[in-house]
Amino acid sequence: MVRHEVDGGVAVLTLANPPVNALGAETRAALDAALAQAVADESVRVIVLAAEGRVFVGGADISEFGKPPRPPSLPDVLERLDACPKPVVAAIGGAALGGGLELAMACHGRIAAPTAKLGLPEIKLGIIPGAGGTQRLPRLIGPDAAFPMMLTGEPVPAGKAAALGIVDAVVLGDLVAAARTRALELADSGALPRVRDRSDKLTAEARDRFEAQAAEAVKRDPDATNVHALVRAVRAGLEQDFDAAVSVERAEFRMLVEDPRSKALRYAFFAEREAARVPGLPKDTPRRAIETAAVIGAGTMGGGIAMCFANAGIPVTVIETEAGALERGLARVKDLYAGSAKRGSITEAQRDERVGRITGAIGLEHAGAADIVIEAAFEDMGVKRAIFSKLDTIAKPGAILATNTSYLDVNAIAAVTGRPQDVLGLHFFSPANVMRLVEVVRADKTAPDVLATALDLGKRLNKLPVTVGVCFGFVGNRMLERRSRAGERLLLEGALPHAVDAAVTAFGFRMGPFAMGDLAGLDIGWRSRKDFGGRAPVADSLAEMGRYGQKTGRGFYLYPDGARTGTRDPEVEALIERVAAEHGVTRRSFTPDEIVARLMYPMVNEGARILEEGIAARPGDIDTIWINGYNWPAWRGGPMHWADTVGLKTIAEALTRFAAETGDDSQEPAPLLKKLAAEGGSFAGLKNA
Ligand code: T1G
Repeated sequence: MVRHEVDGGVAVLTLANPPVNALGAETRAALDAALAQAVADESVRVIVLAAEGRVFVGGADISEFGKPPRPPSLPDVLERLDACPKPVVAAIGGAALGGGLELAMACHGRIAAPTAKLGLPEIKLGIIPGAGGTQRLPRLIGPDAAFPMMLTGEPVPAGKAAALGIVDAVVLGDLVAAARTRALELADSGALPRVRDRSDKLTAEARDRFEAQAAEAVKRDPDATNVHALVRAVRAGLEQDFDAAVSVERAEFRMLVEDPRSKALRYAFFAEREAARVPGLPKDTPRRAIETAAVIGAGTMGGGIAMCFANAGIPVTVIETEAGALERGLARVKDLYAGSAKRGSITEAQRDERVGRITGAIGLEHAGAADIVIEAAFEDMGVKRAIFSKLDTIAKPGAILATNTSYLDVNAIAAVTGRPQDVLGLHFFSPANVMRLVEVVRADKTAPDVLATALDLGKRLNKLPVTVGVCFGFVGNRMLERRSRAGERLLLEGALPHAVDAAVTAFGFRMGPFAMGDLAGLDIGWRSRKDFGGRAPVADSLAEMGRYGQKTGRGFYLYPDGARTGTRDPEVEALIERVAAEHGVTRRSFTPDEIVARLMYPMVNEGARILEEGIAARPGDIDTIWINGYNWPAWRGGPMHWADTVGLKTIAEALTRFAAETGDDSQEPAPLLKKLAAEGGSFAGLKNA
């Protein structure tokens, strides 16, 4: 766990707990013992703290939270550093996050490699730094720089860390040697500069700026218990002595670790990583080389997908059938890059490099050399089968042929080729260059190496690939359809659009289903229902009236003068009442809780069916999809985790009631849900389904 080498009066302690040197109990104990040994060793003048691998320390071991604590705690180890009579300098070669940065800040000096990044991401796990971070970081860089860093949880690159004063220097080349030199300088000067002893950055102006930031933060997110706790911890450090303030931080941290929000966020952290593991797909499955790509279709999705490849350094050819569409598509991509460069999120050089990686062409024959071809054409089975039939004669042997369809049968698409083993779905989410999630749709004949290659490619494109099976809508859209159907039913039964949307945003979504429909365009669902059957009486009536939503200035809501936020429309509410009467539905009022239950329980039920059918390998995959593709509030852990917190018995009983109330027997609890409810079980208790 910790290598200990002494040479020339310098003890180099190297953390070696792959993959991220997380500070689990064994590592803490080994580090504590190594520090004690180095302090007791009279031949040792100074100590360097280094780490193996590309991460310095990825933080405390998140998997230990909620379990009985095992000493020494991280604060115990940091107290040993505080008491250390010999200079200790941290050599930070990679990410120093959470407890990793707290460890480094308890040293007397910090040297970083240019590739290092440093941050306190605890807020993203629903907690706050719990080992002095809320006290040492303000002392290093001021409370008004420290608080925003802890509030966003975003790390800073080494250069910025040096400019702020988090690290003493950024050095190329031998990091440990530079740390040794720094430590010996400190020893020669007799200095033992402890961060906890500094107060020069705790100026009255910095405090005022912090208080303003804090007021803004709690106003923006009044229900975020950890934001309030962070404010109290930082403020304690400005009003009390170091040890007293650290006790405040520790008490707040301990409370938050038990908070359901934090438990959900920690669950989501691990669920996201587990999604990368596909049951039955060995880690050593061979991969195909992906050096070039082709995208069929220069529409919004095609352009966004092409940008993902260009951003990852992979040359990509965008193919259209006619020049106008191609030019418009490429122009849109160029505008998006120009906007990013203008905002400073990429440099102008990056903009030009990325634009340079995208080539336009007319005709499928230009896909012949690509290692992967992604079809992002019109969402119509006939169009897609025609394209894949041609691609089969054009694409080179071994090329991966992917369709970006959002709900069509990938098996039927693969069947028109002579190489179904090379075919799968890559369902990107719009806007493809922004949304992380990609549903990787494994068709019946998709070869293991094709799936493994696609999953690796997803990570290379900085996406979050989750493997799903073939069915209508795969996982995300199949569950979304249930929520949409329930929403329509609620309108007929008496809940108006603004009440439904308000209940859903109060639940934690950024937008409610009807505002979302107006944003996406009511004509899309309307056309799809015409193709595939299904009725949404209110949405279809609106679409038939040409009320497509924001793009026509009217949908469920009114958008006067291009407003982005809709206002209630009495016409729509009268229409709803008319349609309800036509369907003979008696109307009543609904509480927000009833609205949430009516919308979300059927989604959970569909998730249970998805697990029964093996369309998703585990509940965590479904949660990862909904958090990263549909903005399910991460602090609720995803629909299946949330269902466990509600109680599956409660949900099963409610669904039986809904089936009776609505006459829709597809609301009856799925067999898996019924079984778990009867056993007092949970989705979390399921092994890989
Ligand atoms: N604890 C336990 N396991 C961790 C971990 C951690 N902190 N970080 C990563 N892992 C596992 C991860 O589950 C995966 O496991 C493997 O390591 C590789 O992770 C006291 C209380 C460090 C930037 O929030 O951001 O410190 O799937 O795929 O892409 O105040 O991991 O291989 O079995 O993400 O190279 C604060 C979380 C903790 C940082 C590396 N720290 N980690 O990214 O690898 S709370 C964090 C990351 C804390 C203190 C508080 C990233 C990474 P498996 P990976 P990566």
